[in-house]
Amino acid sequence: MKRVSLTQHLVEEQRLHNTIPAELRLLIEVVARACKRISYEVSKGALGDILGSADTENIQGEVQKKLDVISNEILLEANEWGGHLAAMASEEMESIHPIPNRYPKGEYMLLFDPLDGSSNIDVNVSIGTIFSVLKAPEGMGEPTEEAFLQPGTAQVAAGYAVYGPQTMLVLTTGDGVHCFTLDREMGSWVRTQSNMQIPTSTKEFAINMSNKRHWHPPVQRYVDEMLAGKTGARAKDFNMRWIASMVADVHRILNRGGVFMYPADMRDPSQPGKLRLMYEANPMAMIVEQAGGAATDGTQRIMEIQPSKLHQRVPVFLGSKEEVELVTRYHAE
Ligand code: AHM
Ligand code: MG
Repeated sequence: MKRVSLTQHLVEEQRLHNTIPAELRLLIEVVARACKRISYEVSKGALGDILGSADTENIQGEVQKKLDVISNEILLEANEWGGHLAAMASEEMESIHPIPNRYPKGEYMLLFDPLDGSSNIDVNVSIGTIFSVLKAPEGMGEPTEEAFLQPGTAQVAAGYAVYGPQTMLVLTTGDGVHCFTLDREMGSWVRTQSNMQIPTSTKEFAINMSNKRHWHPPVQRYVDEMLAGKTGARAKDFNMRWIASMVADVHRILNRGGVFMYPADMRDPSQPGKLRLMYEANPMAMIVEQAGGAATDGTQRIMEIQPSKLHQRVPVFLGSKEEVELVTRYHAE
């Protein structure tokens, strides 16, 4: 295999498709470097005194883990000084993070979930970082929260790092989805998959079944039909997987197909699902669509939702096209 580094990949993409100007390349490389740091911290576990909770709550009132806080700091620090960003926003921070005045400002805005899959941190199961890149609106002075409220179709790049048996970075800049594996000895990201494609049909689904009694009828129907197996309406047996780390579940789906669901349910009408549009749903939707899959909130394409607030939550159905189309159709019927 010819070794292609992340840098080489980004330079070549720019030459071929003109989609990665130098400033965006710097941004992606800085994010990738930060993920390398996070991966290192994650790997220390109890030896690094990084497990457990930080005795703080984030904006959604969730108890923060030490690693949530550390990862957030790493991403902020890494991205502040380079001159490529106008502002940042994080799932772990209530309001946006403007670039301090001592540094030059750039034309991009970075959003991230610094450490996704919090419930898996302390039990040594895969977790990850998710990020999304937008352009700052023309002529924007001081960055505002409104500047971030752009639909997912406006993303210029999206990606995630998964900290599992291997640390991997999955990236799209709108020209397919590419995967890089962290070479721990060399400290570099090496491209290990190009143009990843999600199979259109699948026999595997992912949902937290413990919430079944709360689901709305279309989701009940869709999952019941899969559970009915060969003799049911779908006439095939399905397998189920739920890692409870979106990055790890999406990574499996990118590699072998499947459908991932985090639906809204009947418990609290003011909370449409658990996952956040700006930090989780949009970047994953871009990656999945770029790999030939689909992503909806049950009624419309996730990337076309006009956000109304930074920490907005949305129902998520994504993965193999046939399945996402079917469950979306059940919502319409
Ligand atoms: P987090 O950002 O607080 O870690 O929550 C998001 C995670 C996703 O990674 C995962 O798909 C989901 O929450 C799991 O939720 P549940 O614990 O309800 O199964
Ligand atoms: Mg999180």
